[in-house]
Amino acid sequence: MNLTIFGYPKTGKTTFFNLLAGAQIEVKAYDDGKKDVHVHACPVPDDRLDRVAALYPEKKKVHALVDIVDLAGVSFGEVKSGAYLNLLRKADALVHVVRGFRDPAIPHPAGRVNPADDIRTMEEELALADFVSLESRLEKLDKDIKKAKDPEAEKERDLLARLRADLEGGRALREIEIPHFEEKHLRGFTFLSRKPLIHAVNADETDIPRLNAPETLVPAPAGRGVRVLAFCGKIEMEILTLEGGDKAVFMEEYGMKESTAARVFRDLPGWLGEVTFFTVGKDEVRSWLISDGTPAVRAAGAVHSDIEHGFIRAEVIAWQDLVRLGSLQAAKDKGAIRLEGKDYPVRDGDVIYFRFSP
Ligand SMILES: Nc1nc2c(ncn2[C@@H]2O[C@H](COP(=O)(O)OP(=O)(O)OP(=O)(O)O)[C@@H](O)[C@H]2O)c(=O)[nH]1
Ligand SMILES: [Mg+2]
Repeated sequence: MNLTIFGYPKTGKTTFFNLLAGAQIEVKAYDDGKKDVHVHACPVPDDRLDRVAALYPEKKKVHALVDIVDLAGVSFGEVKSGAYLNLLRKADALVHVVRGFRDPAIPHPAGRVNPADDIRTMEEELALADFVSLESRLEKLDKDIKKAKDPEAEKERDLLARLRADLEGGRALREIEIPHFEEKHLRGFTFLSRKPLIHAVNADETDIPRLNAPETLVPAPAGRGVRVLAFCGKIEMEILTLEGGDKAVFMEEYGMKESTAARVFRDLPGWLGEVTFFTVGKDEVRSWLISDGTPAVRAAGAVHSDIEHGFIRAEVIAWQDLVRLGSLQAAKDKGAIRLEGKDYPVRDGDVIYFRFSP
């Protein structure tokens, strides 16, 4: 799982990265011209995991991890450049950090601070990149179809032509319902405007009272799969680097109800269409993130490929029931554990023991 932070220069991307990474990474801006990528595997906090793990104090608690990637700033109009595109294509979800703070010491490349404009421009840039890939594939398909009749290629061409028209009409590809039987034609593509997208507005200090109502800072974006979140990078970073127990006091004083990391990680699975399940192993209690609707046998594969291959049954209990009953053994004795087969779609909050033959 890869969450990629990107955006125009000097908007607060690395600050946002550090907020998520818990300020373990040294705060420093990129040196000009040095375009390395910061990556950090972040444990996804989960109260439910804490509650389940508390039943087994002798076992290690292991959180599901999300790779957070921090890219260098991209100049206006440059998203289409090859190197940047390739980095964006690797993402499972995108966080676009948007300049909202007003600070004359850090000039905005367009000469004005207007988050709504930057959001619109960036969405256009993502759509344009998809348009270019569609165009080049369509050109090739048209040539091939002229040479030899190929019904599959014709179906692909019709779908891609439809998508191109949608893009021309100003829609992002994530807004478009694509029937299951047509999805196979899209496997070779990694469309940017189809990825879940969060616009994270790095708001001005004076806007702190509005952080929990981002729609008052920028208009709510249209379409499914896009969210807006507001944070105040500078102040929150200063609070995070305070020593000791002062952090909560300062957060409260500034009227910041929750840290950016807490807000992002709580909503992340929902944004990405993922669910969390838990396992209680010999030595570890763990959380796992998988796509919503994943069948039990594939969830088993997330734990270990041998378990997927030798899958027999999944023993399943909802986390609340396990916590109420106190242990898996107690749950078994009460007949509270269900046996599910290969195709069982894993539900959010399931605690699962996979039976398998090695
Ligand atoms: N005034 C103010 N400055 C900020 C804020 N957030 C970040 N900055 C400053 O803006 C500069 C850039 O912050 P970074 O987090 O490095 O921004 P970036 O988007 O990663 O920058 P590049 O990677 O160089 O494109 C730094 O000097 C920060 O101190 C903010 O909320 N308010
Ligand atoms: Mg940076």
